[in-house]
Amino acid sequence: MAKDKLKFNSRTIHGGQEPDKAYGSVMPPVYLTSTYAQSKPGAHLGYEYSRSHNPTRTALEQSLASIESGNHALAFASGMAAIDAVIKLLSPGDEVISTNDLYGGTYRIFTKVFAHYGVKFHFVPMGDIDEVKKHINNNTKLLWVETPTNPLMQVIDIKAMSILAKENQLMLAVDNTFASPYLQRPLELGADIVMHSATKYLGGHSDVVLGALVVHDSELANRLAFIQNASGAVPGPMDAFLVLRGIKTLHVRMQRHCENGRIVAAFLKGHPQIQKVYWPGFSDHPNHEVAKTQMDDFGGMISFVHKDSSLEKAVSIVSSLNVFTLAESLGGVESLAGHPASMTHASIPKEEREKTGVTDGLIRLSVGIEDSEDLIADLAQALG
Ligand code: P1T
Repeated sequence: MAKDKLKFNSRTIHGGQEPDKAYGSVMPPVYLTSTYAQSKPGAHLGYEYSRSHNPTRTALEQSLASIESGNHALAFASGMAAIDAVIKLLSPGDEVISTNDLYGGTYRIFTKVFAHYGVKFHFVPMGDIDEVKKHINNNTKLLWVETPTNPLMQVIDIKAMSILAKENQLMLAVDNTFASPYLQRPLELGADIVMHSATKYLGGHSDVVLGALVVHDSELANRLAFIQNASGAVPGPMDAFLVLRGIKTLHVRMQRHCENGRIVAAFLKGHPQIQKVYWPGFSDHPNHEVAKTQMDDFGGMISFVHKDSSLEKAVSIVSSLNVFTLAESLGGVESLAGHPASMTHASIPKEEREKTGVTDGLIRLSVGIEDSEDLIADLAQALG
């Protein structure tokens, strides 16, 4: 059976992969080389220089394309480098409509880097499609959707956005970092570009920083590959290998992240000291119906606010956790806790982040794959 016809879990292991041609090694070798011998100028075995291509990176890119149901994938040195490449498709005067709740680093590169090159960004609550429509004009080129959003877990209807994008000849890019392709595959729902911080669930072990783009369209892939090579923000072969190894267990890890996420979300919701819990699996989550339709489960990312919503209380809770580690990032096997206002979203001005709900009292959890009893006990003692 062709490997791209396999079901999802099998594709995480076999998608786009063949035993190495030289010696049949089952895992691709880590090709630690910057360059490749040529017998005469231009005569080579498919590789010239490792900024342009590297066989270990190719193996990862083929795996990424397979699990995201795309035709082409490109790996970058970080998630931010992947986002950078997408925005470099645009020209001065072009406009982007983005989710209003999104990773602080994405907000930063949009407003502090690309705004200076004449690209205009609108941050819009995309749960309301009319709000998005209001911002479309002749200069609009791209819809940037993060779903679920970081850190408030809004779920945006990718199919509805793709219909809107097609009606208006816009590109639709989806940051699929929080869901991972185990939970949702945006290209199947009509997106043009899927973006990942593979640093998170794809790598899965908090040991590598890497980014990815996956697309269907060959012309778009060529434009992005040109930017990838011209700008040069590519991952090294060891990092490509680590993410490829991570992907092979994505499905089993995600299954446990979802199980533990469900248990932790329910515990927090039932806790007398908790004011609000953000998790798309709750039937009263404002986007639960969309989440049920476009996601296969609800994931392990949860945010919450204590009844004492002060900065001091949030800091005291995250500082007294023992099994959860207080750290930036998410998606690894170990549980992490974060304080978005002072950590991952500190680059968003206070008035802007508070408008969307990223308040000083908000705490974000990346629920790992430990025994859930230990996670609950840790949260119980930290909440007091
Ligand atoms: O860190 P990097 O691999 O460059 O990816 C950036 C990025 C892009 N998109 C989303 C949704 C993200 O969450 C991130 C990185 N986020 C964190 C480090 C964090 O703790 O939220």
